[in-house]
Amino acid sequence: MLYSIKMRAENGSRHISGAERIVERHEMSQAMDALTRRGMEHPNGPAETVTVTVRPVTRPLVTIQALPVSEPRVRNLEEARQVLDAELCAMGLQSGPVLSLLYGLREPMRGAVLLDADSLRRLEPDQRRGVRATCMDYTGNSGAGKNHFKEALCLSSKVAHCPQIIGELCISDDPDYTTGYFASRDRGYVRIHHIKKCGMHLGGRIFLFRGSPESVQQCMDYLENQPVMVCME
Ligand code: WAQ
Ligand code: MG
Repeated sequence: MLYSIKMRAENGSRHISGAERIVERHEMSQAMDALTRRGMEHPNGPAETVTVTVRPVTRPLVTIQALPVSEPRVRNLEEARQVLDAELCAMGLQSGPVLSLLYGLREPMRGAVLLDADSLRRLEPDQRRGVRATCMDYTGNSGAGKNHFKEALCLSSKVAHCPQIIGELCISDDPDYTTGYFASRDRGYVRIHHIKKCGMHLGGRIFLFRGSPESVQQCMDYLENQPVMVCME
């Protein structure tokens, strides 16, 4: 039997940090301990409440390989935007409006924008919350501390595996973390340094959707509920 463990740390209504694991019964107490510590010791300051939720995993776990990683040479924000622009144009998408949306998000979101890649309509039912990709873990995860890169590779691998998602863009909301990425099944995980100015607390994610209107629900259900283990070896 597998368990999904989710942690979120908050100050009042302000979200501070969150993390999750998928573990076997005998790993549960250690994983809960590590996640609780992580919630309490966030660099953004101490949390008022840390909530840890444990649920049995009832759907069959899907195991997938992590996306291959590439790292183009990028020396500044302008070059980072050129890389993003080239990736979007290579997919035949309108790069301008997509990048304006990514860089123009003014309110911190918990989840991602679910964007119809062709009509550029936003599909997420709650635009303030966005769509969340959850219920995933990766091999070799110790649960201690935040590993931006591995957690992002895990999430993007799960997301890229969704048939209706043709690409993803990501900028961290951690002020000092200026590396982001573009990811897709075809191109893998393209790590992009200097994707934002240091000190900016706004980040964001866009999941690029292509599919029938009926498959939106299916896609969100996969992103939120399908348990996925990502192999990183
Ligand atoms: N599902 C969907 N969107 C999410 C999720 C999620 N589980 N978690 C965060 N987001 C959205 C949300 O809008 C955040 O504001 C934004 O993504 C950034 O989240 O190779 O740290 O957790 O070194 O700040 C990239 C690593 C790190 C690059 C990304 O994202 C590398 C990061 P953060
Ligand atoms: Mg963050």
